[in-house]
Amino acid sequence: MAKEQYNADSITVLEGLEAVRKRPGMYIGSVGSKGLNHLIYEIVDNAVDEHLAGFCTSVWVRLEKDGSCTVRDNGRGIPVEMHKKGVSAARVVLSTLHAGGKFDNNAYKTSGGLHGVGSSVVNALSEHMDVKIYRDGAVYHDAYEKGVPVVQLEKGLLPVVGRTRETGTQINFLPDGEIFEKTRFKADWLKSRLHETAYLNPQLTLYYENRRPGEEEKIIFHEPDGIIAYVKELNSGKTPVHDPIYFKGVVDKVEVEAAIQFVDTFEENILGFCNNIFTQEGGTHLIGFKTKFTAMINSYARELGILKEKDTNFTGADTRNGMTAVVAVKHPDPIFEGQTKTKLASADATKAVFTVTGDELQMYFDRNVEVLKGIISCAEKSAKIRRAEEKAKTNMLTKSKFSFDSNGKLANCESRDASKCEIFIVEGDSAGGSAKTARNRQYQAILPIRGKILNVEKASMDKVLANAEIKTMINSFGCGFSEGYGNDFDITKLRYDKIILMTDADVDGSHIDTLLLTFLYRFMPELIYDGHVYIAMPPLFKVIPKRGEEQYLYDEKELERYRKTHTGDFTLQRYKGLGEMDAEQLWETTLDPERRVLKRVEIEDARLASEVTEMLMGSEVGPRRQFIYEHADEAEIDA
Ligand code: TTJ
Repeated sequence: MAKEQYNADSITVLEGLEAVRKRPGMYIGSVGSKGLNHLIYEIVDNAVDEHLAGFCTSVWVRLEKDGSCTVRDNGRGIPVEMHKKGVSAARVVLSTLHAGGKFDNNAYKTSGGLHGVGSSVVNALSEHMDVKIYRDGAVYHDAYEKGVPVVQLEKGLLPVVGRTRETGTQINFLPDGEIFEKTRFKADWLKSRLHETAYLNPQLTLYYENRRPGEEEKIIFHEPDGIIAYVKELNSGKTPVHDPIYFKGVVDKVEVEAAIQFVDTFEENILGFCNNIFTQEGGTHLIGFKTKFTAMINSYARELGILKEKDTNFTGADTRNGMTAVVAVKHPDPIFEGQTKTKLASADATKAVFTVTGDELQMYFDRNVEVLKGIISCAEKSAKIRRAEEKAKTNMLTKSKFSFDSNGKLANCESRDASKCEIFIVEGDSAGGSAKTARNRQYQAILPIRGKILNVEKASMDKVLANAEIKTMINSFGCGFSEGYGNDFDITKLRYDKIILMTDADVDGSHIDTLLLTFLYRFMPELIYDGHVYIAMPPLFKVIPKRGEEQYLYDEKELERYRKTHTGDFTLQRYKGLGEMDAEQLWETTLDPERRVLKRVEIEDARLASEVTEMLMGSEVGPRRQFIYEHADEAEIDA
């Protein structure tokens, strides 16, 4: 169809919420699981706004049996009085984009950016949304379907459906299956987010309840010690070098709060937040923090005679070796940048964090020299290992004992147009062999890997780089990696648009996925941020009916639906592994871009995978035993 010429008449002015339904990704990032959970976060953020304004102490979040979610707060209740538009203010807030902020003037807005703006976006993307407002002794009711109001106003005002002594707002909403690929909220992600919100808001209590069949549970998230408790939780199972350091301050209306605790393992884990948003891509606040911290440690190390005149300074990475920290700022009007709008760009945040960190840490270190010495010794250990690794890497590269030219078992594709190419990381030589036969040689590369790749979470750098599978992957992707030595990673050199993990749909396969995701998360996280990493979804079943076409089914839900919708007998074949499919079947079910099913990996998946790896493969026994105990009933014991 010829490209439509847009002109004054033909441009349809997308009224309010229609715009949200047409381009949901612009408002909630994606229509995948992350975007779906974001609906809850948008609503909860409004309650947090009400808390920050000083009127709300509790939030209840409930996953209902019917798949909907109910959120309630005990704030003032969305204003219901007549708005100049001639309808209740609540209806304006709930059904007009960016209408929230005008109704209240509390200094800091949470991630929605404006009080109440999230509700209208959720409204537009929900099959139904039901609202109860408890205010002025009355219970007011409003309701919508796909953003369209379905409650008759009485002279422009919401109907009163009851009397109450309470105040607050309750919203129940069911995401619209026409918008979202999946409409099942991820409970783990939600719990993690609610807990994080509790740490960042010590006076707020969040009540979580899951009423979904078989998942019933209730948890109360309340962290009166705030980010000090957060840092302790992040360090659970590790040996701390000192009690958490905590400070806060404000510079030109930018509030700064930080908690720091070093442990005796060689990792750096610094989480940044701005107005309760987790700044996954970092930003100016963390630049201010890291710059000041590194300068202070070097200056103190020289003052204490630990660094001699001739010694070079500790690097930033040295001084943060073993550091766990939460740096949370509240900014009246933050600027966010980055791929997922989670990089703080406000320049005044650098200055604020730099100043507060300097002033507060100087006071602390001057009073706690032993802690300071403990932290400096972490830097010293890191510097020693860094210098040794640099020497080892130089040796390896000069002796060319270690080179990135070995492609191992890569069956590369012919095209060099990275935007069209894809590489399958296939479990096992037999599936690898079928995949090499089945693939489209022009654009599809196959890299078979044997068994379990090295657990990169705990292995030291030289072991990781010596591992054949890892070396082949780094070399095949072509974009280098970032870790330890600093950032050799260059995504512009990536040879493939898609990196597709193709493993058996069993415990071993998912373990390999977890290890591969841990490797990518640790050494090439940008590949995940930029959406290059996928998991192939081979079929679990093939049904061969007595009459009709044979069909591939990809999960238990599809099999259940098939059983319900197909009369007559059929043979059911369950695929135990990729190796059971011949090349043609592998092509039509898992490789063919026209017919295959791919799951794009979100950074959350990788982060959780890395945590699972740390727990299962890490050096600490406690968390592993706990994890196995909690998940034992999920293990599929081979019959
Ligand atoms: C938050 O989660 C519980 C269900 O309702 C969601 C919500 O939007 N709550 C809310 C909004 N509480 N208070 C407001 C609000 C208060 C004022 C004064 C002004 C505006 C626009 C919203």
